[in-house]
Amino acid sequence: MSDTIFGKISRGEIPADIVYQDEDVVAFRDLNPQAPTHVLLIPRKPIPTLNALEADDALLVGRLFLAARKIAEQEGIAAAGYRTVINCNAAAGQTVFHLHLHLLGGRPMRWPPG
Ligand code: DGP
Repeated sequence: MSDTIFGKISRGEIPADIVYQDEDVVAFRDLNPQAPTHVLLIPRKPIPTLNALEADDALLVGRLFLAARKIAEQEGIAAAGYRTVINCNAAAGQTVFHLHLHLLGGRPMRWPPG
């Protein structure tokens, strides 16, 4: 697959406000936040969309969600509540084709989302 801006962030080639990282996952604040807390969590592995996920990625996806839980606690939004979202392809509004989990909190969330 072709490289993306998130691939460059994960390798430290362009700056981002990183809030968490480990050997598999990097998390940084969204450039265009939709809530007081809006963090993007990405695997270092460049998976383009949820459609490209493979059985071997199961542990990696679990690590993404465990990191989201940790960041929600760090950000002080765990008890009040927060939302996690993965947009897949154009109809869902995906614009960066490196799998990412949005973590949003700090305000009430409406349902259904737009
Ligand atoms: P999505 O629509 O699910 O593909 O979300 C992509 C998000 O990525 C969007 O909320 C804006 C954010 N974003 C795009 N480019 C950059 C960037 O260069 N840095 C950061 N921190 N966020 C970005």
